[in-house]
Amino acid sequence: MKERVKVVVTGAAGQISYSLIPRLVDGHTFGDKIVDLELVEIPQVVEKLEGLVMELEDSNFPNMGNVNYTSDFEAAAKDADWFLLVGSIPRGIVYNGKKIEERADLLQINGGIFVGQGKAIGEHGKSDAKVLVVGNPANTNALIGRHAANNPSQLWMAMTMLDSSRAQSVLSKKLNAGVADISKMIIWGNHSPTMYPDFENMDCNGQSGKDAISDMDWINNNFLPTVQQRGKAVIDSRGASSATSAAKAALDTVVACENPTAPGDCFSAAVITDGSYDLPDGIICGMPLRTLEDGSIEIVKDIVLSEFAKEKIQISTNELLEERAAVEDLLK
Ligand code: NAX
Repeated sequence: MKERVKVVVTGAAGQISYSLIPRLVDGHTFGDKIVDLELVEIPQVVEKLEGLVMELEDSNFPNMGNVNYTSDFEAAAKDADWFLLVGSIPRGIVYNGKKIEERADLLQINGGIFVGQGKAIGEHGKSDAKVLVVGNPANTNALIGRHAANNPSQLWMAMTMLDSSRAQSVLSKKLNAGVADISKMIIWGNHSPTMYPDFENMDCNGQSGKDAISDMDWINNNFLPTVQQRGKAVIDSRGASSATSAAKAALDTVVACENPTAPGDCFSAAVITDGSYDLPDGIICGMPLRTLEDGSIEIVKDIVLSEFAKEKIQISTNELLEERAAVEDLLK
């Protein structure tokens, strides 16, 4: 009998999910496993998911198992292996009669969602469940969810894979290489414009970024702003935020967690700090990770950071500390 994996996706009627969900059951992301899906939306939108389920059925994915849609997150969470928390309230919408413009309001509202979802994951999810927070502000949402879950054997991550893919793409063009030639692409800090894409420790066909790139003018005035502001550039052009690339990045994160990492390589996601690299305690911070043969995931601890990198990372961790202070009441 084939192994099964149960995956919960929130924000299932949103634009990222429309690219993401079919590819969870296409036989690539989870290999041969049968994938059971729990698609979660807010009550006002949940009925729309009937149409998505019809499309999934009509696509004849051989690895698709049971598919259910609901607005009851707690019920959906029961014995789930994976939680892809995409759902959140975007900036600019009217929520409870108020237009949400301020970052502090956004932090509070979305943080509130993650208290309930975190609690349900801690109580009902599998003890080795993996949680990937995509909905923004992703790092702080993950911090709140993880705190509410209070189940340390579960792994909470905030997604920085899209930032790492963007950095890989820009570097591959600069170095006349393919994207697959670039590995060890680490994103440090927050999933926000303060993130630090670590070009120095990146590897391109056996050469480190530090050795391959000496043009600091290009790094400061081209590479860093391009990667850090890429989300905004996509919104400015498309009139909507990154969707297909964000879905691909979520799938890449799942694949990176489900398969052992190649020796010497690592992948990017934000996890709870553990004292490594002198990062402040108690924040969800972008770091290099590796998946071991037994399926466990650990922080890679032997990356050497230059003074330049440390300064940039501190800017981002300071922002994470400020975000944490803004949601202090949700972390009690
Ligand atoms: P959409 O607005 O298209 O979809 C979000 C969906 O979430 C909506 O259908 C909404 O009804 C649902 N939702 C809201 N609250 C929910 C709740 N409590 N439970 C279940 N569902 C809920 O947004 P989309 O473009 O799909 O983006 C989703 C999130 O990803 C946003 O917060 C966005 O900012 C974030 N992003 C994160 C990225 C990352 O790299 N970490 C990159 C892409 C994206 O910007």
